[in-house]
Amino acid sequence: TTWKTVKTYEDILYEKTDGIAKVTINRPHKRNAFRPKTVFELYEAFCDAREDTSIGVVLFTGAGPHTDGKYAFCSGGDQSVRGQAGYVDDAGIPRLNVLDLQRLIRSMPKVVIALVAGYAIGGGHVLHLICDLTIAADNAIFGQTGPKVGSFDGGFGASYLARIVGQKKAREIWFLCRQYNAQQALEMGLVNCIVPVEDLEREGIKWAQEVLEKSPIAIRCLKAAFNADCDGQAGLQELAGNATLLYYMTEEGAEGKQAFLEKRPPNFRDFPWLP
Ligand code: 2NE
Repeated sequence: TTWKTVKTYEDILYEKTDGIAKVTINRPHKRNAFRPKTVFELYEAFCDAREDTSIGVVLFTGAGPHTDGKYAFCSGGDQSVRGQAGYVDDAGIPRLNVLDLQRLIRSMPKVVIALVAGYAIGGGHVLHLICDLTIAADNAIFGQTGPKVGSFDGGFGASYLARIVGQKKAREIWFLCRQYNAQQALEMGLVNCIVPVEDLEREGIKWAQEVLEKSPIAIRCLKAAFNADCDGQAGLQELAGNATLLYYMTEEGAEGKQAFLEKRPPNFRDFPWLP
């Protein structure tokens, strides 16, 4: 696979190849912890992937191994820039902008696959959690740390985790802050499969190519449908947005617009009231 760099960033790598975008957190010296800048860059890259009609799948991963030989997907918020009210950016403004990124990844009508080698910890664990699929390397380690380091994610980090692994297990993960290996994660339904670390990207591309053979509209409606079950009115908005998109693509929908533009009454008489 030949990856083409889309744009050069400070904290991330953003590349594309046929139908696939790859977003890589590139701070291996910090186990790929994110600071506000990292998140703004990630947000921009994911927005670009969302807008690009040739892209159907995004692979989301972490750069590594670090010089000490250790891998990380992401170790959460960068604790060294954590101030009194969030993670402090260059202008001194405290932020929790990773929550915006979570919503974007979740709602974008493309399939986002997390490729996890090494640590997916804290807010980094939540980032893999909210991806559509997760492929784990055999060295992957999962866990939340919030109650240990004075933080918590009571949003998707709690409720969506419980949807995936069940209430008891989710409470265990948050209340005890243990680390879990790839096999344990697979048994909990937290990841889709485990591969040797050297095969991680290859496997991600294979899954992406299988998705890319499928119908884009079917996939986008299914993603919105899965979200609608958990996301309340925001989830229904996404699902309904797809219904509106499909309606605009019909002659019936177009007649309403056409009539308005032609300043005449709409004629819906020829369209059937299907059973
Ligand atoms: C990830 C983990 C378990 C790895 O342990 P180990 O022993 O392999 O590495 P080490 O030595 O801890 O880390 C290597 C270097 O990366 C830095 C460390 O400080 C260290 O730097 P040096 O001493 O070499 O200079 N590093 C690692 N994680 C960092 C981080 N998150 N922020 C800043 N520097 C970090 C181990 O490193 C670990 O437990 N890391 C912290 C995990 C954590 O608690 N993350 C924050 C959770 S809260 C959060 O993410 C959050 C939220 O709860 C709600 C909303 C938004 C975010």
